[in-house]
Amino acid sequence: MNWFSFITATSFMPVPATKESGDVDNLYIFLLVSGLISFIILIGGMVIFIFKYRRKTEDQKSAYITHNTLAEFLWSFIPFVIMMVIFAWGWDVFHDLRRVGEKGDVEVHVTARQWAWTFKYANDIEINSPTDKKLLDDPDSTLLKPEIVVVPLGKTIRFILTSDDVLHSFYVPAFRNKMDAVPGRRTTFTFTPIEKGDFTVFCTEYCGTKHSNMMATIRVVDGEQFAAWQAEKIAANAGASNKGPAERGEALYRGSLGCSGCHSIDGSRIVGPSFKGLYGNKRDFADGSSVVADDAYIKQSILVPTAKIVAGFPPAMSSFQGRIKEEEIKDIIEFIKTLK
Ligand code: HEC
Ligand SMILES: [Cu+2]
Repeated sequence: MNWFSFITATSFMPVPATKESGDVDNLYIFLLVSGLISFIILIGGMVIFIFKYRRKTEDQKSAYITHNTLAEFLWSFIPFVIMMVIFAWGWDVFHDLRRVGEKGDVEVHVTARQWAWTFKYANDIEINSPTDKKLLDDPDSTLLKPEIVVVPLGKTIRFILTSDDVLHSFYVPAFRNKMDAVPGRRTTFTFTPIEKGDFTVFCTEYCGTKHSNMMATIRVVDGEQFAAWQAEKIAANAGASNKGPAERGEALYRGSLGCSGCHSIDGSRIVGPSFKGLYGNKRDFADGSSVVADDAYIKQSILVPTAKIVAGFPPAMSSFQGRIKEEEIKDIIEFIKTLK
């Protein structure tokens, strides 16, 4: 419950969309109001004293006051009580936001990487946030449209976060909660949605050039719609095995391996060279040598990226050895072949 919903409803604050977010708002408003009152007493008193007790004549002397026990006690004790209230209240609210051990009704493994989020549900449902908004907005693009993370209303949702590369931070303003995604560690983000709608996820740990692209959308729907969405995803997964190699390759390119974060398919430069026109064309390397891009070259680029560094690019790609299967490399090559 939010006591001051009129403030959030009419202000710059997004709607508090989870059970926990109203508590955060109440504490925040208490801080704001108590801060404002202290400000008025302190600065107002100072201004009044400046005028009231200013030196009016050249030879005026001020009274000599050493101390005043009552005043000193009050200006120490009242702030102390306010601070302790903030401490206890903050502890209580923060404790709710950091329910580490609690199991969720829905558990989702979230992996952050430069510069996208992957959400893995049970039943092999995988959602990838868009990495290149420009491409996704292009109506002629063959890419899948941005996928949305769907969760049911009123249930406890637990996101288990980790990172594939650097530090990222998972932040949903409407949920009033934020949690770091740390490589090699699991952190949790637990919430209970109470409002239907679409809510934006931001990365709030500066993580490289496309940091500001690291967004995703969480859609809160009722239980029935959630079940229908899950069934649809499971059916789509079952159908995916009938896809051709190039289509599978495109899904891999778009998916959790993160190729699309660094390689475009429209000729533009991101971190690495575009895949457009790669296959069958001559590549020049930093050491002056060159080669015509064929299957073997692309495979080597994926498994041992440092073997040949494309001229004009940093050696920023890490090896996918052990993270990608032989058939998956073949599918990616088939996909790259289609990008003339
Ligand atoms: C962190 C950014 C990054 C990611 C992620 C990444 N790459 Fe790269 N890639 C690069 C950079 C930078 C180069 C150029 C330097 C070099 O040759 O190593 C490159 C080069 C390549 C080349 C050679 C390109 C050419 O023009 O000759 C291929 C092929 C390639 N990457 C494939 C992939 C595939 C497939 C994936 C996903 C499985 C991937 N990369 C993921 C950064 C990345
Ligand atoms: Cu990030």
